[in-house]
Amino acid sequence: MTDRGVSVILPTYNEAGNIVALVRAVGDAIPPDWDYEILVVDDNSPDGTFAAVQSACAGDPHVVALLRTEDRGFAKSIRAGIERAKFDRVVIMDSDFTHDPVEIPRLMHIGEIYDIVSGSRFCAGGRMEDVAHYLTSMIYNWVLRLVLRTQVQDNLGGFFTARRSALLKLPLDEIFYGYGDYYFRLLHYAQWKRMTIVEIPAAYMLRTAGKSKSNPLRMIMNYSIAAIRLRAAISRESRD
Ligand SMILES: Nc1nc2c(ncn2[C@@H]2O[C@H](COP(=O)(O)OP(=O)(O)OP(=O)(O)O)[C@@H](O)[C@H]2O)c(=O)[nH]1
Ligand SMILES: [Mg+2]
Repeated sequence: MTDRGVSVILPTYNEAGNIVALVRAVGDAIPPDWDYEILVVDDNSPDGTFAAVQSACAGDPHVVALLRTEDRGFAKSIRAGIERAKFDRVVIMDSDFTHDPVEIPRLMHIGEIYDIVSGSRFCAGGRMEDVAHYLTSMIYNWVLRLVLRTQVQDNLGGFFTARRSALLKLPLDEIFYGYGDYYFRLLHYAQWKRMTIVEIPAAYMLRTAGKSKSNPLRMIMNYSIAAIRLRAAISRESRD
């Protein structure tokens, strides 16, 4: 038995084609000397994602499926997973195989030293199979770096590890709403609370099954509004 444990949080919406294989791949990737739980946080997906996990993983003590029917949304599901996690080490990742479970041990290893370890597409060695998405994200990250005056290269990645106890000290209501924009808010407030952040290279893969939920134009619009709001909050903080 080990005293080290990790909770891997998988937010899902219509991932019935991915989730069971992903849960298995995550389980296989956890270092053998670590205890773990896999928390699938499903927002009542119409495609039966929750039921698929329930039936495939019934009796597996490592897998917990949470069904959310109210106040749904990507960022809020991640918050629910963090709040519900039983271990202090948490790993957050997408559930469509874009974030590759084989990277988890590396994140956890560096997590012994840094408060937040972010799997980044834009540091040396990072990449993304979807070239159009890679280029759009790269350009958009340049804009974010200018607006937010941050040195973080990948502000939209969302594949990371941290200590739950440290995350819960952040202003959660200011961070966990919306979509991928929650991630640059999280990184900002973490720095504001003097948490240390490091980016390590990660390869973001193509989604293996199912469809993307994101609409690129709407995302750019919403993220831009979110970035301007965060910039205004940063200016207020530095005046106070
Ligand atoms: N719980 C929950 N999960 C969501 C919601 N929307 C998306 N997700 C999950 O969040 C992750 C990212 O969503 P994707 O649709 O892959 O969006 P994306 O990664 O921004 O876009 P692509 O790169 O095109 O896949 C996936 O694991 C989704 O299943 C939601 O409203 N609630
Ligand atoms: Mg995706």
